[in-house]
Amino acid sequence: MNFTNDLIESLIKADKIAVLTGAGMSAESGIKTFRDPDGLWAKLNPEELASIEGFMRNPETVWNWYNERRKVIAMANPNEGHIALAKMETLYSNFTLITQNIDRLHQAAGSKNVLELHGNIVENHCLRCKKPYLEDIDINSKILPVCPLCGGKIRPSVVWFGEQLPQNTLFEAEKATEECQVFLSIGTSTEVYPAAALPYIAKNNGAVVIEINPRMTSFSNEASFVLNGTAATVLPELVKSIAGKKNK
Ligand code: BV8
Ligand code: ZN
Repeated sequence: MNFTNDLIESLIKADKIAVLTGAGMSAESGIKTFRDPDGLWAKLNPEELASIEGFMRNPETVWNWYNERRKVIAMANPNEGHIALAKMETLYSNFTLITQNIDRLHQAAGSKNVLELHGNIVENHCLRCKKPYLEDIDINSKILPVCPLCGGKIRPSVVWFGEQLPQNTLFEAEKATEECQVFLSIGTSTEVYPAAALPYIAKNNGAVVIEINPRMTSFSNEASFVLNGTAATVLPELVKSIAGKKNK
């Protein structure tokens, strides 16, 4: 993929970079996205699954949906896009990776400064007393674990619809977005708020906003540059184009 000179120039000149990733970032690691035609929610209703009401109505169904996703994630590896972002982070003194994903593939690829807006699928806690649940999870069991301290239902430590995002994480993400000179929005349909507000905040604060997505999104017309391609193909080429010219 050819990148325009002004896109490359903006990345070389920048000191502060912020990146937002969504489910499309992990698509080439074999993890389905949410809203693509073959996505996780094509057959299911998100409010039924990724919401507190859905969990209260059908705790076993929701717990087993997460266990199914845990099985897929356990076999997934970071793709070339995750690896490229980890390399990109080493080129800048101020690089913030904000993710909506819960699969921890950015950390597995070596990214250090990662802000998980929607929690992660590894950790669990008690619905009632909120204490972390540290026992191992049997992802093949259909039985919903209960809290050894209070008997409450155990839930994944992800942020569900209608739930607040971790406030300090969101604050850090918004601060990095407001301060960056270049913002990359990668593999997200830009539909879920408040994460979806970040590219607009970056743009309104004068940043160059680069969208990387094989499809157009509701943000595409606002982006400074739209790179119509996948994370695992575009990012390695983008990082290669700046690595020789960029030092901290
Ligand atoms: C909250 C859980 C308030 C974990 C998820 C305005 C402000 C605030 C809230 C709202 C608001 N308007 C509406 C709301 C409510 C709601 C919301 O945004 N609803 C939407 C649907 C309209 N927001 C909330 O409820 C949030 N909570 O704000 O609470 C509050 C305040 C005070 C007190 C109490 C409450 C919570 C939102 C978090 C929900 N949890 N996940 C899990 O199970 O995963 S959201 C879910 O969607 C995932 O986290 C996912 O990451 C996220 C966003 O989806 P995407 O990542 O973008 O994935 P998607 O499939 O949509 O798109 C994939 C993209 O990748 C596509 O564009 C595709 O083209 C592209 N792609 C495909 N292949 C590739 C690719 N790109 C690159 N390479 C490829 N190979
Ligand atoms: Zn408890």
